[in-house]
Amino acid sequence: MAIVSPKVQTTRHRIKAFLNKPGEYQIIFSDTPGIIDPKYKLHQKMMDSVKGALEDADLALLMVDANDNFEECDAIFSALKLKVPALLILNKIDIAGNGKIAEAEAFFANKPYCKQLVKIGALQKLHLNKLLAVIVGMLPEGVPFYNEDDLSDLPTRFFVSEMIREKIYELFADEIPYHSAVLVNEYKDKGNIVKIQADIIVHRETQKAIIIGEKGTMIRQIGIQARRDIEAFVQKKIFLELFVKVRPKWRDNDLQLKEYGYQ
Ligand SMILES: Nc1nc2c(ncn2[C@@H]2O[C@H](COP(=O)(O)OP(=O)(O)OP(=O)(O)O)[C@@H](O)[C@H]2O)c(=O)[nH]1
Ligand SMILES: [Mg+2]
Repeated sequence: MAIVSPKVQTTRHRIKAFLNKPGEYQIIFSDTPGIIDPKYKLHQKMMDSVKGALEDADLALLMVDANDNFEECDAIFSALKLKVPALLILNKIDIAGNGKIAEAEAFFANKPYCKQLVKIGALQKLHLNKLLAVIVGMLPEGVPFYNEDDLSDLPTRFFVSEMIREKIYELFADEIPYHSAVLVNEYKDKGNIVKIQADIIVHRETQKAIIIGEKGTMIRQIGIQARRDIEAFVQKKIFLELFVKVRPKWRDNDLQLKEYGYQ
């Protein structure tokens, strides 16, 4: 449900997604931004969403890249002062450096927040069934919170804006992804086709020109790739119209942050 990119700070919101097995379990996963030192109001809002997710959770999943510096991860995890049990997930075992997996197991074994460590390779779906079984085993019993057909409590519009934003992360380098936001203005389901109009918000005119590209080549690419993903997501034909707007310093403007969905 969450967008993915090789660049850091891709996730900016708390994204809840549900996994239902009727009669057995309903898991509400909260994806959050990674933990960073806030430099803008946008970052502050991202960190507030981490805090909110930790307060509501029954179980914290602490994800570590097998090639990370474990001391740095430990400093962050300790600073969270978790009140809930935590499961340490060691990801990217497919590209783990020599000895890194054993090193992680030894390093995290006796950390107070680490109830258990599970090794996975998310990209190749390695050991995900094992991870799911461990999670289910650690969750308290309860009644389902959400309807069993629901996938998330967020509206389709949110996922549409995220899929467009993902393309900006994939297609542009340097500061462009970090200076961009996406706002869906119109989402009209006309039965066999959905008409969507969205704005890409940037800081500067020069960035607008880069997003549009020579003769519109880049914005056309964003549109083609995003449309493909949105069609797969909503299972309908999509007509997608994109505009680029310049809003200087939107990342530090409370009103604009709110308008773009950063509560
Ligand atoms: N080799 C390898 N790459 C992976 C694996 N899992 C994730 N990745 C890659 O890691 C990168 C980051 O993935 P994200 O899902 O954006 O990571 P994130 O932790 O949510 O990061 P932010 O949202 O930016 O805070 C992407 O390029 C993924 O394809 C894995 O098991 N193996
Ligand atoms: Mg993410």
